[in-house]
Amino acid sequence: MTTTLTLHTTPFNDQKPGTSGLRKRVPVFQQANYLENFVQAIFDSIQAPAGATLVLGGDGRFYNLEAIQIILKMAAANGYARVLTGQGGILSTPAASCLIRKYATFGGIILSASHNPGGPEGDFGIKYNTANGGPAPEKITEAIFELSKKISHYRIIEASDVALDTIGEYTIGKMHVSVIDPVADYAELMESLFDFAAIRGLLAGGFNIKFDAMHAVNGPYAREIFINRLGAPVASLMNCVPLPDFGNGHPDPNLTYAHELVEILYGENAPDFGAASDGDGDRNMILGRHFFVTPSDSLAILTANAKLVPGYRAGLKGVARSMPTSAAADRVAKELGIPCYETPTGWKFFGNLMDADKVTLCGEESFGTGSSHIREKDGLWAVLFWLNIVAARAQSVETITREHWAHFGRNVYSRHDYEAIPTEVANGVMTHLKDSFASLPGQKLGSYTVERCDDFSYTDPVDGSISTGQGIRILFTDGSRIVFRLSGTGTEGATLRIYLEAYDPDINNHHLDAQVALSELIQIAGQLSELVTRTTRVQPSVIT
Ligand code: VG1
Ligand code: CO
Repeated sequence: MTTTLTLHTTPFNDQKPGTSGLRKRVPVFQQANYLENFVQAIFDSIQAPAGATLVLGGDGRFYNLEAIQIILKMAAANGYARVLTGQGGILSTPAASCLIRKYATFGGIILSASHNPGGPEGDFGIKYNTANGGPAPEKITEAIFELSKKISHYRIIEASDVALDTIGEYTIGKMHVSVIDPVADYAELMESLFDFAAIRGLLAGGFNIKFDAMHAVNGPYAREIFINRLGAPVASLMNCVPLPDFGNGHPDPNLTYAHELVEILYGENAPDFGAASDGDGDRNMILGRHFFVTPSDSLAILTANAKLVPGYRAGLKGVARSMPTSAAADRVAKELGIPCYETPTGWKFFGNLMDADKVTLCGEESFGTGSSHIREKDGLWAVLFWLNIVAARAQSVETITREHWAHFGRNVYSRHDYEAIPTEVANGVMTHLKDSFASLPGQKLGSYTVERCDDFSYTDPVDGSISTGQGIRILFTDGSRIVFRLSGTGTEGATLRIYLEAYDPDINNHHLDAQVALSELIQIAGQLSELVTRTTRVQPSVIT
């Protein structure tokens, strides 16, 4: 006989989910009742029917296993009939989304702080995904936050831990726990979308790839797909053993944090293709030999070449990008005669569009690309999409990109991040910018003229919900833009993101380094925001 306990607790007032779930330092999550409160707030707000199934898994970071054991006991006490989890408590974010959809579960809990560092002093995170496999929309995350502020009790059963290391069927209280292979269903889905025979042929023909899992969750997924199913040599993988602290690294696949891979791709005898993914496996970086593909361009190139990929041969319904993402995809959509949607930052805004069949591909400038095959961005999916295009076109990554620019023009793009600045200083920058809205339109700044500026807001075309305050846009008459936004995923102070974009149709300029091509806009962004005086920072912490 298992005992169900209803335990008294008091609220924490900082459990507001950000861009992608609740993220805090590990010691914050380790406080008594911190995790329990948030999980109970999730369960109370979603009200799963009796007999429901929950998908549960995480990116393997420090505290993953402890959290999973707690959540299992709470799910049992809250009336779930079954939990589906990966062996070792592991599920990449895209794999979790895949499982929720494939097994039609009521929803899922994903434990990850994604690209944030891990370890005892690193970050931990938790988010809820709904039955469509996607991140809960704001309506739900707000309800969870409201409940977390007045919670008084949580439910948990007294039971021993589940043997998560062994695939099998278990019972805890009255609840069934299925510990499954975290990779198989996902790998099967990938094989159903892409021309694996063509990619296998490409690799067998001497096309060298290097994939960097950054010691994060995608290691086992990459091994199964690239080595076992596509026949790549084992040397194609690096950092593919997942570690709870990601080997002390910062599992964010960009030019700064994935420098080990970047050095290989820019070195002598470089491989033909390089790619990396993040902590929870949903982001991707694509590199060619001595060449970097900007994520915004990547979305546009996948859109333009989708017909070369079996899963997308029938054509795309539409494409969506987050507001700060460059308009490169818009140009492709226009030529294809399909709609292009502009949403706020964060994957939760794409779900409705995909559910309503309005879009097939989605992307963000922050190294996130995905499609309606699931409801999350998907790192390995993007890598396979690129490999499929390279195999079909028999051209290098660089040639494919340059031909794309020659045809559509180039949306030169960069993002400058100023991390861990004091919150009041960051808010001051944003307020100052908003205060200058009235005087900016019509102003000539160097060779640019301001057309208009606003604080981006979005009305969801499917359910009419409105999201305001999604980033300050300074739009210039020639289509160039500067966007200022504060991050919603950081855990220390504030991170100011400055997104810069200039359109250049002239092929003679396409060889230019983005920082050089954008230097005037970078200077204008600094002036408009009074960046140096306000933040005392002279250099961004990260440039992507
Ligand atoms: C960042 C990115 C955003 C992304 C989010 C979650 O959010 O900018 O595009 O959707 O991370 O990605 P923010 O609020 O810090 O700018 V992940 O891979 O961290 O789940
Ligand atoms: Co991620």
